[in-house]
Amino acid sequence: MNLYESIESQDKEVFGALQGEEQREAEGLELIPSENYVSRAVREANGSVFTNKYSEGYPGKRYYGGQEFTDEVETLAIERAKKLFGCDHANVQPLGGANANIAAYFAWMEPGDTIMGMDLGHGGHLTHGHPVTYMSKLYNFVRYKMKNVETGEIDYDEMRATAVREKPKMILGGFSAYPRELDWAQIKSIADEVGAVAMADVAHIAGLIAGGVAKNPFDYGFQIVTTTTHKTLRGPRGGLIMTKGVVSNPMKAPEKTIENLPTLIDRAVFPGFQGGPHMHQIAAKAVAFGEALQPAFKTYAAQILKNAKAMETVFRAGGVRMLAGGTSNHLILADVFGSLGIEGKAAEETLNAVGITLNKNAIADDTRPPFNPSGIRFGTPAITTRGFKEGECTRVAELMLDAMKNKDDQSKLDTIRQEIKELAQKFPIPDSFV
Ligand code: DSN
Repeated sequence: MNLYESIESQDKEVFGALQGEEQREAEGLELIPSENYVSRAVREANGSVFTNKYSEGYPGKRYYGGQEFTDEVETLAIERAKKLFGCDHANVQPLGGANANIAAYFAWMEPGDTIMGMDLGHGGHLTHGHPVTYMSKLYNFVRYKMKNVETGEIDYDEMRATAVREKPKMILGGFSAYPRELDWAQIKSIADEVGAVAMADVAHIAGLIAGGVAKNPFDYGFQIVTTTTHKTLRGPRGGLIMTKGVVSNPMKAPEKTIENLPTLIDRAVFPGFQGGPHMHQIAAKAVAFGEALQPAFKTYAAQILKNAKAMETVFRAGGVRMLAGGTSNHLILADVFGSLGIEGKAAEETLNAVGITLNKNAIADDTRPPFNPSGIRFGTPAITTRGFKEGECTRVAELMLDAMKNKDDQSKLDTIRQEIKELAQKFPIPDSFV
């Protein structure tokens, strides 16, 4: 079926790019741990008539008319998100994860206030206060990091000491390149000790939490949880902010108290930081959350972890140093420069040439530059969606090592490319998960 019939007849240039991307995704393997393949239902919602509508405000309280169906679809997304993560309030309007984090800071903090987050070289995210971001100019970011990069253990004693000294108003647990679980209970107890709000950014592991195979920060008393919706959660690109408690009056700015967090967050997203919500994206979130509520999603989430373990086993047997000693979630950070003598950039390019997409990544305390670091980061959410189990993941990991060790042997790389293509064709990207 040609999904792009109208584009094909109207706009050959865009059609060409779409066809190329379709083929790239079909014939290669996606190992970027923050990517996934969405269902056709999610894509249909994302490409739907809701893109035509302006809906500033929230369900039942909008600034424009004609909101019968936008209210219906946004309410569905909110209720499903609440059910998935066990919270009282969900704002489904953030356009992405960065927006969600910025709105959460804006809801609780004043310019100049201190936020404590994970060291960026130890797995924290750009929006957790990287000096290149505008947020780093607005707030004072302080750091915690791993005590032992070989085990991944976070230095909670140092975190406590820094929190006592710096008095952050918010302590942020979350990461984009850390392969172990955070100790939510410890982080919350440190936040309580210094009177800080505990915020978790679960963008990478939201699907694991929703699928019941990773711990939920709300179970440890976290007051704010942000996430993207397109990684392990397998929805459209977008963001989400969740809290406990209920909105008092979204039309009125309330005092900054914990009870008022839901209202503060709603007001921070709109009108504080964003304009009209992208209702097509919200409709697609509703569809994806509906999929994640199905029993099959639990099986999917569990398989992501098993698959990552299978790849870890091969890398360990191959003598490759992995940050934190391996993985307890969906991703692996491998020190390919230290272990195989191949630079991160060359590893990314070599693997790309054989049909495996992943990203070069700095490893903790990397001495190499960010554009050519020592490591690669890869994960299993997308290939698990494709139906890969431990056997296929073991083979992919073997082929990865083989390719990196033979990066200058073109005929070897051609053979590997062929095997990857056959494997991808054997496991077509599914249209539906329900
Ligand atoms: N770009 C995402 C990632 O790859 O982890 C985070 O924003």
